[in-house]
Amino acid sequence: VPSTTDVTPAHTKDIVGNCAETSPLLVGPLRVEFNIPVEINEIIKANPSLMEGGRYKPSECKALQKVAIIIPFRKRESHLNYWLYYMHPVLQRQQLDYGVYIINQDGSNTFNRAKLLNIGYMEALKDYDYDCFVFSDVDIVAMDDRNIYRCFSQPRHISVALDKFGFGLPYYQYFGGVSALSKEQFTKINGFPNTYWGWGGEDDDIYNRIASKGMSISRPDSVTGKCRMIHHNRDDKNDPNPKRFDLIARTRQTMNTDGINSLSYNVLRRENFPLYVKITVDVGNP
Ligand code: UDH
Repeated sequence: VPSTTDVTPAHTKDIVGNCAETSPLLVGPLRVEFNIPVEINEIIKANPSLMEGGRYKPSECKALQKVAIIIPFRKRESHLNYWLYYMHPVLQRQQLDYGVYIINQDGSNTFNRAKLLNIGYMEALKDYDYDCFVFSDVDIVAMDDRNIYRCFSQPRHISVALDKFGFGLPYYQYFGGVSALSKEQFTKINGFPNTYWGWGGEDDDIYNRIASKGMSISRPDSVTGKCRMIHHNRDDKNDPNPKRFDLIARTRQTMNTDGINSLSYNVLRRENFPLYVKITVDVGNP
């Protein structure tokens, strides 16, 4: 007996199934160069399926993961344009349900990459029920779209073959550049440290957190994992942190009290642009 309450004709019902484990849209190796500046309006035109705030959801199938891409940022406009130009098309071909969050450190105090990443995690969750978080430096672009920006059963290191390290890992425990943690993995390690001011060490601290919780690192092979980094000089207010070695040696003692459970910050602005959400924050002082 047909239902009398359901008046939706069968052919208009939403019947999209789950996306395939491997997207059929992938093309493999990509040409990535940073010699010609890219203009934001060109990128907007080239990505008509994006929704405001740099959100995307495949229409052809139900994405397997909801991914927030978190980028720590201060005064790197030209790098951001390259990142958007190259990565938005890749992420769409990967059939991800994703959003891009630029976490912009306000002011001119010492930079704090890991704290910005923690803030990105908290702020993205206010928007949507993300289940995966990709943490990416603004100056790193994947050279192969088979390097999927999603989460795996173990924390994922994505930028495993950077050009600046001769397309390999500088050392086995290296977890810098681009990485991905599920909500569960991130929670298990109490997020990232808030106490690394200036350059260096926070990625090793994150590695220590992961290892101390009995997890391992998942990685693509060194061909799929090739990435290019934009050459730049050291930024102002991001000098190497002389305390980093002492801090890394004590991760196991500090990680339960320094992390997402001790995070404090002030959001100054939240702006929705066509290609990303920009959240400007006061992270405080060392
Ligand atoms: N970042 C900014 N603004 C800053 C500092 C850092 O946006 O002022 C972000 C950005 O996403 C960057 C990431 O933090 O990709 C990591 O910082 P970094 O690029 O300074 O670190 P990296 O190890 O370079 O890539 C260190 C300086 C190398 C100078 C070498 C000169 N030959």
